[in-house]
Amino acid sequence: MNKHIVYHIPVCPFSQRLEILLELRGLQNAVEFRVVDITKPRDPELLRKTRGTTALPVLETEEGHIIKESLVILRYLDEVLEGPRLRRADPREHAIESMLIAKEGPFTMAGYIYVMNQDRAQKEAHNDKLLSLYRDLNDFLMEHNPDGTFLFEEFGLAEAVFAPVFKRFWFLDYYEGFELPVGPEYARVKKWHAACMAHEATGQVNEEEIVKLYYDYALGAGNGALVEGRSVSSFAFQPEWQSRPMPPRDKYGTSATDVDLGLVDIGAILADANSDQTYAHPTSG
Ligand SMILES: N[C@@H](CCC(=O)N[C@@H](CS)C(=O)NCC(=O)O)C(=O)O
Repeated sequence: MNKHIVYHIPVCPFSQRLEILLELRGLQNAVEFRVVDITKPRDPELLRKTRGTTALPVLETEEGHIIKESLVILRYLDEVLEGPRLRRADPREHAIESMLIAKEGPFTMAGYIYVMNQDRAQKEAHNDKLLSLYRDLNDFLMEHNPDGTFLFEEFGLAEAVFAPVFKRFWFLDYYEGFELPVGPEYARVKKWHAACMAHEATGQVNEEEIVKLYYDYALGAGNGALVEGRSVSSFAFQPEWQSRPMPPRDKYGTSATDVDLGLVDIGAILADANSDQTYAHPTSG
């Protein structure tokens, strides 16, 4: 039997939602993940399947149908995979989790616009905007489950949607010094946030990885685009992020080079230059 195939960009928050679902179900092998390198031109065959759109993840079902949008794929897999559903069974409770999920788009957008902002004078406004959205989440959780940790008793559909975004927002902690203030307007969402971050099903990425890979986002270049003066994206798979140094925190003041970021191996460049010389003068010994 054919398997579901998910075309994805590793470390993408939208595809992490699907990985969380599979982890919770213990069905990591129910889907074949096929990696797409966004720093390279897209495979024409995949473009044909998606009818020209490039956003990932994309699910190709066992029958060969294409499903786009992570929230749609998440709900689809939740329904078709065996095991207990992540979504609330009760229609009213499902409506409540769906209302929370509906807040995901503006929330995610606010964090990405903030990290990509290049105008120091706008920093405060971006910070205020994100804080207002956190207060809104706080208020929602206070309304529906004031004394709990998650939206309901346990980690569910809304948590699978938000946890990957919370993890990406490590880039705000690092590059913008973002912190949730102390106080009742944030206490409930802080508790939720901490529980999502710590949940065992959400460990697909870590802070160091996010900070290193998203350096170019902090310089305003998203989705594998190249920053001026650089030849390798911080989103490149090679060299592996583990081998690279931490990027500079000051995104407004400095723009690190490929070498500073450990994206090119200076030893290999020198060896290459030497072998070029040998090639240019083959008889020179
Ligand atoms: N609303 C979409 C967003 C997907 C999205 O923006 N994916 C990014 C990767 S994190 C992407 O594919 N970027 C490359 C592109 O759009 O060509 C979803 O939830 O699936």
